Amino acid sequence: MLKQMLTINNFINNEHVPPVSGQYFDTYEPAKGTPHAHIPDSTPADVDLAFAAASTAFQTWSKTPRAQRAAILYRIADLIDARLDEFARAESKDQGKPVELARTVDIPRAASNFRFFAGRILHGVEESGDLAGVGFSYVQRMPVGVAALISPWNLPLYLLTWKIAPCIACGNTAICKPSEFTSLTAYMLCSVLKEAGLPAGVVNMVFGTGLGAGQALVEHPKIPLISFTGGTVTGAKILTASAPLFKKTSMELGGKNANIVFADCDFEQALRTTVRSSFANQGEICLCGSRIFVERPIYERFVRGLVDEARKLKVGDPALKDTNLGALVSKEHWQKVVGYVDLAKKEGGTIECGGKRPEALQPEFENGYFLEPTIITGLTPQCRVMREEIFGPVVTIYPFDTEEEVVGYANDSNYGLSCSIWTENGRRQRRVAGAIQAGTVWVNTWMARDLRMPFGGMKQSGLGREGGNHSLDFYTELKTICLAD
Ligand code: TXE
Repeated sequence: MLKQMLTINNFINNEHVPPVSGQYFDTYEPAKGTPHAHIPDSTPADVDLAFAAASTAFQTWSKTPRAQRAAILYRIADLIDARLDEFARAESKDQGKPVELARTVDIPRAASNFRFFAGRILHGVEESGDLAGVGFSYVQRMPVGVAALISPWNLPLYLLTWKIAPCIACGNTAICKPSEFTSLTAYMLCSVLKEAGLPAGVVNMVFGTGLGAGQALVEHPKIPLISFTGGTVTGAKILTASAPLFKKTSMELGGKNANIVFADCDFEQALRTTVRSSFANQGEICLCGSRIFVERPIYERFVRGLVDEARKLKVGDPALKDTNLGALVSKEHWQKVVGYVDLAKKEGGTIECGGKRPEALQPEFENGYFLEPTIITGLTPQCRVMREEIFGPVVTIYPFDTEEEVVGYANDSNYGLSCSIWTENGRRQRRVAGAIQAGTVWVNTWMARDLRMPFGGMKQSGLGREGGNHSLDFYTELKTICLAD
């Protein structure tokens, strides 16, 4: 008997409601290539319903004492922790990532996002001071209003909650538009928000496509705030559409990050971490180090070592605990990534390993969007494969001889999101990290996220920073009040 597919509905005023149009589309399970849920194909009419709920809720939520807001955010975090395995299985099924990655990274980080900002709003102090001869000035930090939170498909719950938590902690209300490829954990979050006692209308979810629901949010004249994570091309469209309305926008976009390995590095640690920074989440992390530069004395050894380690990675059923790589998020994305492997061959590259579907997949996964971890050598930094974001399990390796040369390669990019540097030389660590044009630089590590610090990209990797007080500055308006004596 055919299993009844889940039908996801929008979440407005703490209730699930069907799209006004009654139209749905299917979302697919990447590992099997089969539909697993119906998603609302929301339109501006649904965004209007969500806005009515969010703007009404804003009147009260924006005046709710911070300690009460924090208590609800802490409860949300606890409820996510309590449903860790359920959320992890759902994220893995919906996005294609290994369940173990969802269980150890994605879902715990979603809970941390709420916990972090709950604490952050409890101890804020604002600027103030005497204005000689006049009186006294002080700063009032005010909520902004209804925020549009638009999130991508690579780390669905992790990145959506990175927006929701500070947004509502600061007293705003939100309309969320998760990616149409991965709506499941956002849908599950709705019941957590309600159970935690979040008042109706504070967080609303409108599911659907970028052009259907996303664009309506961006163009809505009474939504003053947009936080977006996604591709650079889409980011440019959103900025173009929102500029005439002078909306506050925070854009976390694509990356093509350098991973610089000097000959004096801790070789085993650099190699082990490079396997993760190259292929974790099937390479579908904007922070992955897809351009690997290795100092010539250890270049051959490093290439061989990384190829050997890549070949040991288990590609397959994301529901199995020992799977290292699951499936890419969609058929179209798989075709895009494989297209870059074909391009690499045309550009003169050598495919050292991978570049194709795994052979021995179980029959139920034969239509899944799997791709073996792929390592390419022999290209030059001017090649498209070394300049364009691929967003899959595909890395290039290139030798260098001097510090100046490799910093030049790393910075010769339209992107500037992150960079890893491997060297045991302290002065070189500071010199090279200081010269890199990227929003985050890791030295002898990767993906160590410090929620207190600014996070975001330079150049076409984004606009603005979120994290710590930078999130509070984005999700509030500052007003200076001057009182005469
Ligand atoms: O992202 P999109 P996609 C990169 C990666 C990927 C490329 C495109 O290279 O191949 O971006 O991925 C919504 N107005 N990253 O297509 O299109 C859309 O529905 C308003 C890097 O998934 O940017 C989704 O919810 N909203 C990135 C969200 O925007 C619109 C992570 C992201 O979709 C819209 C993901 C519009 N006109 C992809 N068009 C990272 N930095 O981590 C789309 N959307």
